[in-house]
Amino acid sequence: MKLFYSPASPFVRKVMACAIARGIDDRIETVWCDVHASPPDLLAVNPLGKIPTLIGADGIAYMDSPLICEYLDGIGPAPPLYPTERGARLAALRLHALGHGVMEAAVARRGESLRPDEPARSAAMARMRDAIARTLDLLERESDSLMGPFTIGSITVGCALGYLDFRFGHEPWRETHPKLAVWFESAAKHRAFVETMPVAPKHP
Ligand SMILES: N[C@@H](CCC(=O)N[C@@H](CS)C(=O)NCC(=O)O)C(=O)O
Repeated sequence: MKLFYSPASPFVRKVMACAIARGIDDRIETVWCDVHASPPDLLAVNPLGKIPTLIGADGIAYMDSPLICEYLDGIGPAPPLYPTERGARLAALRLHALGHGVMEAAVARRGESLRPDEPARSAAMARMRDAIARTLDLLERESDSLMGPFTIGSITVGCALGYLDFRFGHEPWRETHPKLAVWFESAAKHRAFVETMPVAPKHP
């Protein structure tokens, strides 16, 4: 399998963390790409021009991290990260939606922060910041749902928190979310997180 990636993307990190958690990361060749340069080899397989994009073992290009993670979950003998029992599955997918939403808001906020300052930009950035803060509050209240073996939900929340540390490290969240902080400190020791720490690319 071949993964188009950037080491700064939290969506890519989620995919690689899932692959590591399931013990299939050695089957994935990573190809660094700068999406902002619209690389032809990426556009040839994913017209959206986004990463992560995975060429699966079946030769099909899978795009969008939820789809890629679900595809990877069907490979290899490890326990699934997407639970099969309905209640557990919905709980994991709900956590995933929350973590994924934090990633989307944080990536968008980071993008806005690189644009020239103007009132509309400040308002948009404030809305994203507030959405992230409210979601962390909810995750703090529901931190019990993160406990236990990794699921697609807990891995995504971990990657979202890691991205906040990476891009917004000057905005501390641990003091106000102590249960989330304790969970993250423990989860971050897993190889799935240790080996996928974000790295700033050469472009902004
Ligand atoms: N919903 C997508 C989001 C992926 C995404 O936005 N990736 C960013 C990098 S972090 C990207 O490729 N941006 C390039 C662009 O939007 O043109 C996923 O979950 O994979």
